[in-house]
Amino acid sequence: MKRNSVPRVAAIHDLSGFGRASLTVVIPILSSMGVQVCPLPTAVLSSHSAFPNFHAVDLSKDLQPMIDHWKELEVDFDAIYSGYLGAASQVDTVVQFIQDFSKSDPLVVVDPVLGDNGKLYTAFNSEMVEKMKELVSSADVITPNLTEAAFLLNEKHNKGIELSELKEWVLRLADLGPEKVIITSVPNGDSRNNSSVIAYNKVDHRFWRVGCDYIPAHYPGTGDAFASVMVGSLLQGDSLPIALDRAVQFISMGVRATFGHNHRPTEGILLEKVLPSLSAPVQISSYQLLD
Ligand code: PXL
Repeated sequence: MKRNSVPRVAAIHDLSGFGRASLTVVIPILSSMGVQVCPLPTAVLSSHSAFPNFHAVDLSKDLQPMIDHWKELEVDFDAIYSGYLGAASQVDTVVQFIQDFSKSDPLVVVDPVLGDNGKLYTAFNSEMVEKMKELVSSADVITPNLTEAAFLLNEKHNKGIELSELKEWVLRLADLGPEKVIITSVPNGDSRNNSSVIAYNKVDHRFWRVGCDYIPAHYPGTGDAFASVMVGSLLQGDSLPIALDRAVQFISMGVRATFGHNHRPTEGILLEKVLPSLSAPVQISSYQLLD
């Protein structure tokens, strides 16, 4: 299949005006990595939902006419990448979109955005969890955090989860359909100072781990940044562990660039300070192959 001379991604996320999440993170990261982003906005919000009193406009009824126009234009995609949805019912539209645009054999990446720190985001309920399980089945790659993995599997969020149990979770998520499963924000049992990303590739049945620095602040939008770097890196032809390394290094650098400033964490990492690093190759590789 002929690829676009600049790889092209359909980005199915919300547009949050303030707070560095979703499309305001996805677009600059992928553009910096030489990837064209075609946004299919699921909702427009005044800010991401971690701020109180945000104003939101659900674009559910506009998605299909926008998709129909893309069909008319015969747009083809090298990847389809979804994140925060404006309503649970949008899953049906996105699943159909993936089927309708399958001719160019796009890489389908689903970041099953549901929640964090053991809780669902304020706009979501169990209906979104159930529908997200369906969307995950249509993906090649999924990038849940530990909270989202637990919701997708009807498990309790367990910060002390053992690696052996986590590997079972990963295999159960792979059984839902995706070839590559990546779980972020996994606390390391033996140390309070860092966390890990755990990944699995069904094709060669290998598990990978990349350790992340821990800095005691929580920034919304880092999951979106992580998944976006993964998409860009995989589209550039990187292996799974190298893509993981690049994504983890980018987030660590972003958090470090931010933490020293007197900055409201809710506004997200100071992405603009670290975007140029995305054009450099991986500096120091730190991935590990797990037994
Ligand atoms: O980062 C995920 C995300 C995306 N979009 C919106 C959000 C969040 C997380 O809070 O609120 C609107």
